[in-house]
Amino acid sequence: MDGGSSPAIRSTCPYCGVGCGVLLQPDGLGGLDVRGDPDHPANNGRLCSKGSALGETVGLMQRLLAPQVNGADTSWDSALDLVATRFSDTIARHGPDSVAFYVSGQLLNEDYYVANKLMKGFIGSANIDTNSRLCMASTVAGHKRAFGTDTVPGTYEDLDEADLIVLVGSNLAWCHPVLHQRALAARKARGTKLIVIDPRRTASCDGADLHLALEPGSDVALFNHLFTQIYEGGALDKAFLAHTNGFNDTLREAYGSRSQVTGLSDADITRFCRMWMGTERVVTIFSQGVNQSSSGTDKVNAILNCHLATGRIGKPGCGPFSVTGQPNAMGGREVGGLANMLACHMELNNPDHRSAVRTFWEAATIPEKPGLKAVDMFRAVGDGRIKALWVMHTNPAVSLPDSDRVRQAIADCPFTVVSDITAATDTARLADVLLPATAWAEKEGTVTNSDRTISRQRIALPAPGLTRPDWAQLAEVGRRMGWKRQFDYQTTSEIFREYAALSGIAGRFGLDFDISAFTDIDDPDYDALPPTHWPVTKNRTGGRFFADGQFFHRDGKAQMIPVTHRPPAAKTEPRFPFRLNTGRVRDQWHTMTRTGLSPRLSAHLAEPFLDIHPADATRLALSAADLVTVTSPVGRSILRVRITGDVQPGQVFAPMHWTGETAPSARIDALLADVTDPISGQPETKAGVVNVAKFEAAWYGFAVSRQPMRLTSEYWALATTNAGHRAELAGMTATADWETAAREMFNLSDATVSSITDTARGTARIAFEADGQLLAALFVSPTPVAVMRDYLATLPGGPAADVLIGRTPADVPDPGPMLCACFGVGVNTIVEAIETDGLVTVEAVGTALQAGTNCGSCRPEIAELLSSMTHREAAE
Ligand SMILES: Nc1nc2c(c(=O)[nH]1)N[C@H]1C(S)=C(S)[C@@H](COP(=O)(O)OP(=O)(O)OC[C@H]3O[C@@H](n4cnc5c(=O)[nH]c(N)nc54)[C@H](O)[C@@H]3O)O[C@H]1N2
Ligand SMILES: Nc1nc2c(c(=O)[nH]1)N[C@H]1C(S)=C(S)[C@@H](COP(=O)(O)OP(=O)(O)OC[C@H]3O[C@@H](n4cnc5c(=O)[nH]c(N)nc54)[C@H](O)[C@@H]3O)O[C@H]1N2
Ligand code: SF4
Ligand SMILES: [Mo]
Repeated sequence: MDGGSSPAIRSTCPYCGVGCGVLLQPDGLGGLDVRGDPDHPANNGRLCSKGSALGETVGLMQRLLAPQVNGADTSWDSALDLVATRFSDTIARHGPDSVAFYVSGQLLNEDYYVANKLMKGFIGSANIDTNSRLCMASTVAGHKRAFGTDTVPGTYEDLDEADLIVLVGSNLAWCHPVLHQRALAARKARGTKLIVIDPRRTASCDGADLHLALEPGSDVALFNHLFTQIYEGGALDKAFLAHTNGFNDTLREAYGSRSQVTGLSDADITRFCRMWMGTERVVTIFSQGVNQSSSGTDKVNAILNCHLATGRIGKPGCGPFSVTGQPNAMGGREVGGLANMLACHMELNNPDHRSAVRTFWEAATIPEKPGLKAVDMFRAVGDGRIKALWVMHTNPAVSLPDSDRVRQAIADCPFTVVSDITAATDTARLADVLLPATAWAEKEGTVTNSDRTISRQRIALPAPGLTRPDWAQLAEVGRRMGWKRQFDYQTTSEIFREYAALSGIAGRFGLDFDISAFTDIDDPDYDALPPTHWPVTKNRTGGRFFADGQFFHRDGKAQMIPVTHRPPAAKTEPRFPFRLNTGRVRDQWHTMTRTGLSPRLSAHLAEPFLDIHPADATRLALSAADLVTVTSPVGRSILRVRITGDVQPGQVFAPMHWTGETAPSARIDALLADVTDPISGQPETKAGVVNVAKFEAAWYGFAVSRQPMRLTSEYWALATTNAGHRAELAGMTATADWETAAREMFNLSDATVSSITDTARGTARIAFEADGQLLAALFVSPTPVAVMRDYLATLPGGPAADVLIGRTPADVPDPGPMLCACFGVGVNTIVEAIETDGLVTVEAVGTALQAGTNCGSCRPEIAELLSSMTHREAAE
């Protein structure tokens, strides 16, 4: 293929729910050039750091290229026969509820549709659930209680047209960066105000007018207070109230909440209420700080109640806005990927819906009772009720709470199938059968983003090895289990047409999700499908919902829900005095199977960490870069501390991304109990309880290597670099012979070594080379190793000289930790430029160094650096 001249292929980013359009240009060597699509309505050409680095993640290094049974490569026929036989046998012996599918909000609509049809229509169980249970379930439940359906009322244009944007439990700057940039653009264009409600100070607080660092889990109390103020302050929309039920009960309950539990000052609460009530065009964006809570559904309804009471819903520039996490979290909700839904927003517990779907699918029966939700599903795997499990496009051994137990449950399951693009995941390592999936850019279909836009993912690269798309794997198994006609799909377009036709039935039941205008879409039109907001019917395309006061409950009205504040389920106590909050970092995606391959993305935060307040650190005698042991009622981790005022005293924060592959003692879900919201079943992964104590390591190490390393110490964390790999290490027992240990670790039995060892001090610096080229180096010390890491990480593969000094040569400045992933600009370089050139704005830094001028994801951090330096100068 000739890269430069063929037109770019339009597709959609496989990461977050913003759903940015991308232009893909294959380089003819297996690589891809990725740019933002200026014509896609979600991003108008913008991309964040993750989207910009997509080209670095399409290599075949870690790919699973052939089916495997018990670790040995095999043919598709034998693998699929085995899967079909084992599922059929298990069902025959123990009934349909003895099997389960655990799928993902990253599947395409077409994959998801086939998975749901196979389980609910033909296997005859509703035991299909998805990682969206860990993500969007509380929002789904909240929407359904309030609106009668799971409908997102607004569109992204509302962000451009709002005068106030409130982020509740959302770190938009890092998790939906392109939407955050849209909010900042609105701020510039029309002075849109920004409020952040988050116990933690995040990058999203940069440029915010108000940050409310509320007590974890107290959102219901805050929004209940707002509700009473709306009533008292005359902000009620009385005409709109006629379209709602439940106002009086909701108000009574709202008065029962004490706003003091939020821990916020009266002045801040008053300011928040005034700004919210006084601004007609207010968008309340909410995400995992709301959903991942044992009162998640109530939090959602507390927010929706305020929008309903003011009639601020479905109109330009206003409304509640749940931003979806995964690229197709929304689509999964539409196809019925959750265990308690049917398909196309139809209900499992509605006999009319069941019968219509059964007829349409030509299925024998549709289960009447909901299937097991994610946490319960893995409990059932653990206690032997589920005997055959198929995990597709998700990594539950890492991402579910109480993950050590989940890991054990999967290991003990009599038959586990895992479909993934790599065998190097914690879950894939436990599989009996591994099925190789074609990955993003090699496969095609559709995804639905946060604002109901259906976009195409398209093929730009050939499917490598024996990989097959997820939908094709499912259809093959369906046929082999005996439903040849019903799973006779050859293309994703056939599946899409069937899905569209089924949605027409939903539409006839008066439901919102109706894309029946696509029922007869031909292949060329499906191939060319532009991004389209649903609904898509003969009479209507896209638009907002609910401004007309028409809702989906039987009487056409919305329901306000009386909600009461409940604190997080786990209580802090003397043994576990800290509240553990968890979440995401800017440049990693979930369990890092893709972003972890990119040196650029791995440079931003190369190691897992625990943020802790300076006062707590002092009390525990912790210094910067110490390691700590974090213990909870269910597990234990070892993490590097970052001492920072961004978290409140008594609270700690850790990222969710690291795994058995990248930092086995830092798997954060091992610390979280599997408590769930009683309505949505969503786990409370933002509010664990833990103890923190210094990890008394006998030695600390830092290693760089061209080739993969074998790491075995009590603590290690691995990251990809341009030159190979880097690792942080620590252990409880030091050795007298670091050279032998290093040879083993780097698998370099014969390489030439140079070393500086100080046995009395317990330090060692060891480098291996061949033909003058550096292969690997290890730095050991009894205290955290102080070397210039980002510089050393560039050296393997280059000249071996001088590496043992551990720092840049005197005439070369140390760029410091990477801040701008796109242009590779380090913190020290930026600080230096700010100081010497007197730069005062993010723009000026961009002009001087390019930093922040491509994707813009690091702009909040540059602003933070500028602000901290200005404050420092002011204080001096
Ligand atoms: N870089 C990156 N981006 C991503 C992802 C990724 O892995 N990496 N994943 C995608 C996915 S699937 C998802 S679901 C989204 C998640 O996107 P977000 O929800 O924005 O991300 P999180 O970091 O999980 O959590 C958001 C915030 O909730 C706060 N929080 C914790 N407890 C409370 C509370 O009680 N109340 C309030 N108000 N806030 C609280 C946390 O401090 C945190 O800052 O991100 C998507 N985008
Ligand atoms: N403590 C804590 N835990 C959390 C969260 C949190 O905030 N805190 N957030 C939760 C949320 S919101 C989410 S969404 C989950 C996410 O958690 P997971 O879904 O478990 O994480 P991913 O790394 O996205 O897993 C996707 C898997 O699919 C594989 N894959 C990639 N492409 C393909 C493909 O085309 N086909 C197939 N079959 N496989 C593919 C990847 O290699 C990877 O193994 O984590 C949840 N867990
Ligand atoms: S904001 Fe970033 S990760 Fe999300 S869809 Fe856009 S480019 Fe992808
Ligand atoms: Mo998510």
